[in-house]
Amino acid sequence: MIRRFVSGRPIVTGAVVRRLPAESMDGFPFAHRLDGGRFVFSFPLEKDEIVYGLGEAPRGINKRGWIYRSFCSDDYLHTEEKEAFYAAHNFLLHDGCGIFIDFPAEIRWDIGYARADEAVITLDGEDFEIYLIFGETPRAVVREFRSLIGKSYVPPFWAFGFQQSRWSYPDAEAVRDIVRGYDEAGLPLDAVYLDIDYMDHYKNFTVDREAFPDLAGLAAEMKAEGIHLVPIIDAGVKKEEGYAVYEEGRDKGYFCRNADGTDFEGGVWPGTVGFPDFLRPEVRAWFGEKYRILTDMGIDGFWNDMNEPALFYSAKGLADALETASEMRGKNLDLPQFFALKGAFEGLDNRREDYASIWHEIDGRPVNHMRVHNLYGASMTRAAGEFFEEAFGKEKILLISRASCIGAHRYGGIWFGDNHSWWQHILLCLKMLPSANMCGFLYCGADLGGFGGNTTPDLLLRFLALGVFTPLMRNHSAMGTRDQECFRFENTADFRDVTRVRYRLIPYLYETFRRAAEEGDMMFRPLSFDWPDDPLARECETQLLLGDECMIAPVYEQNVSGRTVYLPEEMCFVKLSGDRITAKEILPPGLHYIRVALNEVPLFLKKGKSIPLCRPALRTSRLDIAGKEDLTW
Ligand code: MIG
Repeated sequence: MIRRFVSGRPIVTGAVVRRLPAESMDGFPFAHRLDGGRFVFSFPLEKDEIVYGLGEAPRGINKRGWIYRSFCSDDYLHTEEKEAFYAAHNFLLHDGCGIFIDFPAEIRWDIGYARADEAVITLDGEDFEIYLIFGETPRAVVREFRSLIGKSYVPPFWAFGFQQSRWSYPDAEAVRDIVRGYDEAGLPLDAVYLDIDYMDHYKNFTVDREAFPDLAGLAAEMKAEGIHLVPIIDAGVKKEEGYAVYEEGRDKGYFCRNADGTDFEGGVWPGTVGFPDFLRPEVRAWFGEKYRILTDMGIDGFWNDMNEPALFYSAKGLADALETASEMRGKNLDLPQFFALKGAFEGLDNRREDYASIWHEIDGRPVNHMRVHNLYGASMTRAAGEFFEEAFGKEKILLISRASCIGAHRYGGIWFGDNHSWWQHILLCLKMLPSANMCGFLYCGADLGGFGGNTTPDLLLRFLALGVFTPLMRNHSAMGTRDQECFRFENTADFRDVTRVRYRLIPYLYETFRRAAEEGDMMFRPLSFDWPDDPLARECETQLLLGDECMIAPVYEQNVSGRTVYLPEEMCFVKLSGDRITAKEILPPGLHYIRVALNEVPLFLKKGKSIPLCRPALRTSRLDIAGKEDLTW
């Protein structure tokens, strides 16, 4: 059962696919008030109650005890004190009731932060829709919610293979080297990503002719070997005379504007850019069609980046900072002046006042960016996704995005952005999986091995042993960091053992994924979903249920030989390594310390369940799906 409450004149976000009768806010069951243009509502939290949701967001599976912010943010330090990541997934689930706030401006979620026994949710505006979703169990609430927002994106089958990325592989030869490195080491691989340097001066839909003289040729050569190339597309379009995409966008008036109607100019990788106003259907159609330039070259996968949108500076912000600097030139600066000078440049990126100076157009009327901020990246995904589906049909093109809001889950997947090569980020990824799944994002995963900073082989292996299960299994790392491809380390055999397990599991993972997409279910669930009355299951933040058959529990600390696992019921503990099953043991309910070597992937089968394993191969296209054997209890 779903109730729909409407306040004012909400912006149509396209998040919802079912039309339901609207109720007025008079009947809204939670305490609420208007507070200077903001809508605030609150509800009590019982002592042991769990609050789930918010998708890609900081902290735990249970969101209690912290403040979160729905405001898509380009912030590459995913530390605990953060309130927002790249996404705005406005779905919360507590006490048999789901709350979906269909509202694209900022929302502040105080989930027992100011007061432990109260949730206070503040919407930065008065025009919104709130859906209350009821069900017998949390899982039933999620299914009901998902029927409201429509079916999740399903990528092509090869997107379940192992993918390798780096910022950036500089040229065609480097790409060949990566594939060769994987092949020679006997490590499976299905895709290589191209980061921003494949472009000519970071211009979307162009190719650097020196580095990649024949991208179509390279794509064909790769495809013949079963490898897919996945180039990046950024949100901003470089301002440059003679660059067709820019000129067209400008001449058609397709870029976001300043208050005076001129084009808003921001600074990102290419220098000054225009931001396509993806909220307009005609702009989406125009930008979507541009992907054809690359699909015509045989490209069938993309990642959309910088679409929060990330802003290094605005034209005005930079001018102001330079002005401050020139005023201070030659002066003897006291400390406050010095910090003002430093701050003038440090504070230039992703400034609220810059966002507030951006204007969109909806149905011919100007709408300020702050009212629709969280729709921007999602609309870029939609532009690409709509084009792909129209031009090629469903499930043909891989698409992942950095920024997202609910609704975009129908058009593409997500990666969890710029994590670090930190042990704690293994668990951060694990915790976001069920939360993202609730919100419809099934095709997702983190940068395995960590994006920022230098990885170590043991960290990468443990990260991979979780990534073996995530639909998106991609190793990616930042510019300036140590080489992170699996074949770079001396214990190549360990990497072979772990990544081959993925390929053994692909038939199972793919089926589980498809079923979740079809039935509006989650692929990963918190243990508390299945054992709501078991205190230890309820508070488990380091293990997940996968489908209806198994449980996963990755090792997440350095220099340890294993971890403690909680079994709410008797389960079959299995260790997979390469083509082998290195352990299979029935364990009674309770706490266990399990030992897991760096080359092993632990898995727990539920009683009476079995999962198919196939023979591993170096490509998904070479998997012998028919030749499956069952791993049974
Ligand atoms: O400002 O394209 O999250 O995956 O490698 C950094 C360069 C821009 C951020 C993405 C990351 C990508 C990087 N990008």
